[in-house]
Amino acid sequence: VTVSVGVIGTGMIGQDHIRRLTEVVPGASVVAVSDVDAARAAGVASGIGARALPSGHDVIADPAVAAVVVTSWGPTHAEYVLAAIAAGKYVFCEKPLATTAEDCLRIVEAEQAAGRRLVQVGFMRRYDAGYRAMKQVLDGGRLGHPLLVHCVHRNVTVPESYHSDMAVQDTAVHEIDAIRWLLGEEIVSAQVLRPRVTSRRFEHLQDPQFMLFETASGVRVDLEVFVNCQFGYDIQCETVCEAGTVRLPDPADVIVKAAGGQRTGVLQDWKQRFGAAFDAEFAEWIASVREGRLTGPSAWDGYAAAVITDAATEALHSGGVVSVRLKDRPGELP
Ligand code: NAD
Ligand code: ISE
Repeated sequence: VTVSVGVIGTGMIGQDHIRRLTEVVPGASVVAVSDVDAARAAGVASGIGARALPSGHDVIADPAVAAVVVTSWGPTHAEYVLAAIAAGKYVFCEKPLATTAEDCLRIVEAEQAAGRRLVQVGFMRRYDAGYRAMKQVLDGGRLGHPLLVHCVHRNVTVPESYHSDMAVQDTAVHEIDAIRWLLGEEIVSAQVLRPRVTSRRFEHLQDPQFMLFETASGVRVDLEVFVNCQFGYDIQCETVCEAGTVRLPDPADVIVKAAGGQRTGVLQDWKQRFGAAFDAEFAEWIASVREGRLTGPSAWDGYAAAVITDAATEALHSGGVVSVRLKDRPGELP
């Protein structure tokens, strides 16, 4: 059975996910789209033979839509996810689940009241082959307990609209989810140090930032976020355990030796680096929707990420160590 999908938000990642659902993922078809930029939605819809509807709520209410993808701006996510839950429809929401922890909690509670899992959050690193191999090694247990994790998240550059808080909320949020998932435990505190800033930045931006997290069992995590590094999109992660270490591989590339030197390319953006992970994320989401049993990052994961990013944002401004206070986790939904 083909899953009929409605997409709310046909901007950059919305269009990429529509292409993926149309050309890459088996068993899915995009039947309706919407965007506040109606012309953009109409253009995207005509390219794939879908209908452009006036609002996101029309997409959710459309009887032909079985599952909803939310790829609009972050502040609009909560409204659409809550409406999809109220309509009893599966909803895949790009990160963030909502821009406040309170809204994330409302979503967790609404899904609990609905009595079944409907929400998945777009934390695609869980679908990256390297992260999955790392988790397999850690879960296998032969390296003993994890003790430290060293992470790096570098972007070539960011637009002027990117401000210091976004290093936590937009960028570090990926490591925050990956760490919780890799280690299978919660982050309990956050601290953000402000190194010397790069001169190739905007006045308003603290870049780089050096973040420190602690987990419930005492694992210490350091994360360099450097979003104007100039040279490439560079994601690193190494976990140090009692009897060995496990590190993400760099994406495969040829090594060219010439003129007395040797060169390997560095990827330039997240679309390239995580393209295969996005494909796997949507293939598994569609398969789980068909089976009626979601398996990916949950509303609780979206809520936890929001609380931790709030703590890290407070830490960025205060300079202190800020504790993470999560509500009690509700039981697993079917
Ligand atoms: P974008 O600005 O390119 O696209 C967002 C689109 O949403 C725009 O076309 C805008 O007109 C539309 N929109 C805004 N409000 C709307 C509303 N109320 N109803 C319908 N449409 C509305 O942004 P983007 O880069 O595509 O990002 C979209 C989301 O995806 C963000 O939440 C972002 O954080 C997330 N994202 C995730 C990743 C990742 O690595 N997983 C990467 C990039 C972006
Ligand atoms: C962007 O929103 C993403 O999600 C990318 O994965 C991340 O690398 C980038 O820093 C964010 O701005």
